[in-house]
Amino acid sequence: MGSSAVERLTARAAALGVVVTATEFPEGTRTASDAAAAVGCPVGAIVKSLVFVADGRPVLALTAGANRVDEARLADAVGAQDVRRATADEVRAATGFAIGGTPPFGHPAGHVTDVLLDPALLEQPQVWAAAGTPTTVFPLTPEALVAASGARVVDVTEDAGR
Ligand code: 5CA
Repeated sequence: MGSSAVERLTARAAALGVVVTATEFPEGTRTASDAAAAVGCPVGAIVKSLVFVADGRPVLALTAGANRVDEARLADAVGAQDVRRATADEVRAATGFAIGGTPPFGHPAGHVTDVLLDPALLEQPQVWAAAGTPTTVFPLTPEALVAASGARVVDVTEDAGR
């Protein structure tokens, strides 16, 4: 099951022009700090793929591993009244992948209506994102991440504006 999630992502990424070279870390990459420790990169180079529900619609916030999303800022950015974190079931329904392995793109079409990307990720030469499972990640440039995810670069983190 784990490897089929990686294969699913790899095939969808290829269709978006991204070559996914997934690396498996048996010690786990479930959280940003786990992933940074496994890869040996700064936690700010890990892409968190966080799903929120904004006025009932799933929104994806691609956030640098060291940052936290400010839900009020996210609400402003997507023009929603009500924002909350998605449940595990909602993450799977929106993206086709489980929490801890949710990749930043390669989801079934038509569910996630808006994708936002933390500008802090653009300061990294290379970033690492989940490859479909909680034990796999893959590297890519932040530019490729923006292109493949169709994200809008907008800062909705707790430090935004400082
Ligand atoms: N593989 C790592 C690094 S790429 C990863 O997926 N990190 S993540 O940050 O994108 O996904 C983990 C996030 O899932 C946590 O930060 C947390 O926000 C969220 N999460 C974990 N458990 C739950 C839960 N039960 N309900 C909703 N969200 C959860």
